[in-house]
Amino acid sequence: MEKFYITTPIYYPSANFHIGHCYTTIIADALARYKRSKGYDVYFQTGTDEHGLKIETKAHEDGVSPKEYVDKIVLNAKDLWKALNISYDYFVRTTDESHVKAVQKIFTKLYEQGDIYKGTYKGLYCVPCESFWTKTQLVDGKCPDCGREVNEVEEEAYFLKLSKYQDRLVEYLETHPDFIEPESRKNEMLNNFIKPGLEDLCVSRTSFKWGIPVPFDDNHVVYVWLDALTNYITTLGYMSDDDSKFKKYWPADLHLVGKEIIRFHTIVWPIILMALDLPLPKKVYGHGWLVINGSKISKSLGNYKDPREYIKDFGVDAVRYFVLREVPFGSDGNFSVEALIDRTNADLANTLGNLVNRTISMVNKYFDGSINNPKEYLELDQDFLKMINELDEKVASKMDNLRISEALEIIFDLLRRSNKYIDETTPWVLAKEDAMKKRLETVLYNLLEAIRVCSVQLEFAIPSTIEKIFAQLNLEDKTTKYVDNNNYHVNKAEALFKRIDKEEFLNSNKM
Ligand code: ME8
Repeated sequence: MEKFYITTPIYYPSANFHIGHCYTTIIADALARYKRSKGYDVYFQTGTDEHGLKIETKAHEDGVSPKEYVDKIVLNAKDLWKALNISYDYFVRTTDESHVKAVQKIFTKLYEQGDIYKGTYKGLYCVPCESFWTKTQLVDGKCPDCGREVNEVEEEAYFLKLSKYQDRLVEYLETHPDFIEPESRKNEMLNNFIKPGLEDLCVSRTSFKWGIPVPFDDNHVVYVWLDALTNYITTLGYMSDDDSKFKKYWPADLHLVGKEIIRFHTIVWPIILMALDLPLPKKVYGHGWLVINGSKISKSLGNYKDPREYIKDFGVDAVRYFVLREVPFGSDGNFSVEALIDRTNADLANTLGNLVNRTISMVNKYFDGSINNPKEYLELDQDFLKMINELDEKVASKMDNLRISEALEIIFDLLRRSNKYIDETTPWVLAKEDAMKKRLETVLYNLLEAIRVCSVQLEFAIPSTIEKIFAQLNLEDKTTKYVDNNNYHVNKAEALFKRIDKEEFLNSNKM
């Protein structure tokens, strides 16, 4: 069985997660579900990046220990992933003992082989972003990521020799065109960061304590990126007694990350792996940001509300569908309640919900819920059945290229086509004539098959709705083609989505 190892970034549990974190995690979940449906042995990992000055400071402000502080946020995060139906296989915390031990072994190995050395760090540090910057990287003298003040710091530190691997990295990127996507990001990494010359990376700190101790030098803790990036292999048992998962799943097939951390994943991480003599991940995809009125939704800007509020108001699948459908992958996209309501009404309530409701109701009304296919086809069926049969291949060509939004568009084209098929065949007219009974049964059968086949494809996006549709269809056939001899005994029709009255909602002060 072919394997598929997919990861999200491990998020900082410095505050509860917002819709931006949900965005990456929902995309990863969709891809993991899709690959599972295609028979892959999927390993889907997410988690939390728990060390560092920022969390130490926050915990101190709250009067609790850093571990108590992050424990609470991790519980909240796991609850959120449950509410969003995130089907992760493993949730890593960088405070896990197995991770801590493996990071210490990796650090020691890199030190002993001369890839980590001791020096003095002089630099500019942005506390909220936990990032060091060089003078040239600053924008108007401020942090290029968040626009805040940076502080000058000087301390003894260990460094990872990025410069030693620079040429190998350039060669790798140039000979592996699929490694970084979208391609524009690859050019940005090569031209803006790598080719001007890599500076060695500070991988330890003495100015805070909340981190993994450097095993041979008590004053230092491992500085976050070496701790964080290695999560992708420590969880598989790399450098532990049982590395069977590592052998099975490494290299990762896809690291999904936001565009602001692509440089760590395509420069620092490959170099760590080269130094460890390990294969590189097959792909790093840097997606765009969800923005609210042009600003990044972010913990440090505080411009967001709990994603569970949206789930409560609109349902989990409305939220999942919106983020998967609305934002073209790779670009930034705007998140707004207005757009979420419009999408939910147009696609989920009107197109999908109505189709299922009309079809199941007619099957109940005209055939008491039970139909077999009399196969009284007319020419006008051909085009419809062809579309049903081509769906799987068309969706696969998009999903295999991470074009989730386009894949959904194709599925909804067929759902819209199905509604049009009802208008073309006018079942309510056929129902009036006994002589047309078989034709009517064929028409409804074709519609049930269209719904079934679309549902098979849509499971990755809106799993709980699809469960309800399969319950109404009362048939668990997951084949992706039109089957002409299924026997349907459908259940009662039940509404899947309520149309949301936008004006009423917006006036109800919920914004
Ligand atoms: O960077 N739109 O953690 P983090 C889209 N711990 N995605 C967003 C987003 C937005 N507005 N806001 C956040 C870290 N994200 C490190 C990662 S990995 C070894 C270490 C998502 O909590 C997006 O995936 O700041 C982004 O890269 C990530 O959350 C940053 O999470």
